[in-house]
Amino acid sequence: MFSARTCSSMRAMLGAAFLTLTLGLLERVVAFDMTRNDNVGRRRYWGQDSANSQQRLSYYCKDSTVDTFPLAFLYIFRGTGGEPVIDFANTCNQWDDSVYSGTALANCSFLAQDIKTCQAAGKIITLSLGGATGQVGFSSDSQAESFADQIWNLFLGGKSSIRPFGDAILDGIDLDIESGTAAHYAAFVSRIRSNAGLTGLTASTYAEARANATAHANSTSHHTTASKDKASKDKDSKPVVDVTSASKYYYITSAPQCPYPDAYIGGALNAAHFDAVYVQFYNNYCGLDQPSDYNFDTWDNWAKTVSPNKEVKVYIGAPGSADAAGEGYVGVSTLANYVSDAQENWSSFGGVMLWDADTAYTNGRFDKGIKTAMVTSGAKFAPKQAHRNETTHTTSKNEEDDSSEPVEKPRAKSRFFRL
Ligand SMILES: *[C@@H]1O[C@H](CO)[C@@H](O)[C@H](O)[C@H]1NC(C)=O
Ligand SMILES: *[C@@H]1O[C@H](CO)[C@@H](O)[C@H](O)[C@H]1NC(C)=O
Ligand SMILES: *[C@@H]1O[C@H](CO)[C@@H](O)[C@H](O)[C@H]1NC(C)=O
Ligand SMILES: *[C@@H]1O[C@H](CO)[C@@H](O)[C@H](O)[C@H]1NC(C)=O
Ligand SMILES: CC(=O)N[C@H]1CO[C@H](CO)[C@@H](O)[C@@H]1O
Repeated sequence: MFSARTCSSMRAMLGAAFLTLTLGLLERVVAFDMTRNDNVGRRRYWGQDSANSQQRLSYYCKDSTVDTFPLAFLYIFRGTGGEPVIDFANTCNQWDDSVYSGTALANCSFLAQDIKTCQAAGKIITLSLGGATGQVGFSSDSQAESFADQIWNLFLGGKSSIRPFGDAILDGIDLDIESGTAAHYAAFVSRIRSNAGLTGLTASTYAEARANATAHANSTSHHTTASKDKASKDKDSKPVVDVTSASKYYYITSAPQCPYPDAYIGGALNAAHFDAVYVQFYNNYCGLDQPSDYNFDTWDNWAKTVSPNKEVKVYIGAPGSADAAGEGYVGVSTLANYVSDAQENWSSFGGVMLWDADTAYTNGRFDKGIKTAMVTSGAKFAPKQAHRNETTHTTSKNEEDDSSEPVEKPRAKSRFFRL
């Protein structure tokens, strides 16, 4: 079914865009601690079929190595009838699928089940806006805010008579802006987060507040003799941050080029809340093939001193195969050195992003190779982690797997190795 849906001209056009996989940190739901520097998860762009063998989304979600899938791309902001246009190459596009009347927006509600299957498996599914051929941009903050409302209603927690992915609710937005004008993206991001009830919240404060709310609800609803002591004690731990208007955490990420600051999204990165940046260390002078100009330190400094979200994570973006980028491809062992270096030196390091899923898969499972390497370097740095002051972890202790077992160590460990 999916392999028959091809459109080679579109694929050629968008294939030059970007699609990634990350060994990173964006873990779904509340078991999420952005304060750690040892999260190793993984993210992979899906949608662009760069090696002509893209499988349906749920196929990739069976693999435990992948944490996040940005669906790539929504590449026209204002198309026919004022609706945006999405194109996931062979799987969902305006030529092979039906479109909503008077628009060029494909109705790909058949993806709803795949998205929900992936989410149920703990994956984060976001929508990536832009790409190398994007027709994108805003002329004012108010236009950016209206567009944010539109995106919120079409794909996230809002409501609309047209929902391209049916009743599936995506987990956030990725901005891969490589064309148009740079202005007003901060207004877009802030509006998405305000619609989500997340203004002022980081992923870890959200998780903590959610855990507090759960604990509070439990302590006020259970009045057995056995739990009385606990209940009265918990009365004091009322939620401080109110998350009742936030049904879940929505992630905002971006994929800037490594030259700092990024020409298109740099302004927004300095002004709005982002959860992670997937820096493209390829096709640039500062790429992985140019060790003397490689500039992760600059991005680490941005994360710590400039980004409004001091918990923002920086990923090493790398090509998944020699064909996936014009320049910048390095083999697994070289990339593994970059990774262990980053784990050792930069607390903002979040993981590795590979462009793209399809090429990484067909390049001898490059993604698995990196996973293995990260487990190895993770083990090398594990003793350091054990020495970290436990007090830094207690604030983000997750009530959901709180129960009665002393889970601090096992959790830290399993998260560390969770690729
Ligand atoms: C979208 O497609 C689904 C599945 O084919 C169909 O049931 C639904 O009515 C369509 N929605 C609209 C608004 O056309
Ligand atoms: C709160 O109650 C729910 C449902 O009864 C339960 O699943 C959850 O584990 C409890 N959480 C805490 C922190 O006690
Ligand atoms: C969670 O509860 C603790 C104890 O009452 C409180 O100190 C903390 O600020 C709360 N955190 C959030 C994010 O609400
Ligand atoms: C660890 O926490 C204790 C208690 O809060 C504090 O006294 C100590 O300075 C901390 N150590 C480090 C290395 O941060
Ligand atoms: C790239 C980088 O800064 N690497 C350094 C990481 O930390 C180790 C230990 O201090 C240094 O030897 C590396 O040069």
